[in-house]
Amino acid sequence: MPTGPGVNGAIVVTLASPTPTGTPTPTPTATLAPTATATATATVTATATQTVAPAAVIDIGSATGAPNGRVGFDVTLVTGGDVVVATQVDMTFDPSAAVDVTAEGRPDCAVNPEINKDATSFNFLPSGCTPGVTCDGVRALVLSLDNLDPIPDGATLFTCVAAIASTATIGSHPLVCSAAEASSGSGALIPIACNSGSVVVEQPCVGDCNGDHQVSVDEVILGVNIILGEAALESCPALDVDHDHMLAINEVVQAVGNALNGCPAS
Ligand SMILES: [Ca+2]
Ligand SMILES: [Ca+2]
Repeated sequence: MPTGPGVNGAIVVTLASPTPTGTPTPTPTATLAPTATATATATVTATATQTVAPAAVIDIGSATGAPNGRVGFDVTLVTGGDVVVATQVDMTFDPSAAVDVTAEGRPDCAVNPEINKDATSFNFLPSGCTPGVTCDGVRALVLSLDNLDPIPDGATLFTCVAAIASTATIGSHPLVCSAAEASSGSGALIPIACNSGSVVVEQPCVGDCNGDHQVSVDEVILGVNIILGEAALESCPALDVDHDHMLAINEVVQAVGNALNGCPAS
C-alpha cells in the first residue's frame, strides 16, 4: 500500500439545481361581491275604483245557549234609506247548532207579524235535503202577496230557533249569510249586503232552567219538586245532566252547587 503525502482531494459539493416538485397551484384571487344592488323603484299607481257598498243590510243575529238547548235569534233589516218591500237571504249553519225542525219538517222560523209579509216562507237547503240530517242551510223569502208596504228600517224580519246538540263544542258556531236580495216596490233589485251571525255555545249550567246563567233558589226547588213527582222534567231540561229524561239526586246536588258557587264560566 503506498504511503506518503497524497494528493489532497477535495470533495466538491455541487448543488444540484432544484427540480421543481409539483406544479404551483395558483392562489385564487378573491372576488368581491357586488355591493350595490339595484332597488326597483317602480311604483304602481292604483286606479281608484269606486265600489259603493250597498246601503241596505240584512243582519243575522246571534244567540247564546248551552248544549241540548234551544235558542232564538233575530234577522233584521237595515234599509239604509232604500225602500225595501221584499227580501230573501240564505243562512248556512253548523249541524251541531242548526236551525231547528218543526213537527211538519219545516225550518223553525217565523216572520215578524208586524211587517205584514204574510207570504213569507222558509225552506231547508240544499233543496231535497232531509231536515235534521242532511240540511245545512235555510232560505228565507220575506214577501207579501197583498201589499207593497216598505219594511221599516231596523225591523226584525223573522226569528228562527236554533237547536244546540248535546255534543256541540263550547264556542261560536257560525250562521253564515249569503245570497241576499231585495226588491223595491216597482220590482227593481236593490243592492243589499248581509252580515253573518252565530250561535254561541257556553258551558252548561246544571239547574239554570231559564238560561240566565244563574241558578236561583226557585230553580233548585223546582228540581226537588221534579224528583218528588210534583213537577215535570220538561219544565227544566237543564237539570237533566246526562239526558236520560230522569232526574237523579246528584243532578239536583249539582244545581245546588251552582246556586251556591255560581255557574261555571264558559
Ligand atoms: Ca236561572
Ligand atoms: Ca238525568
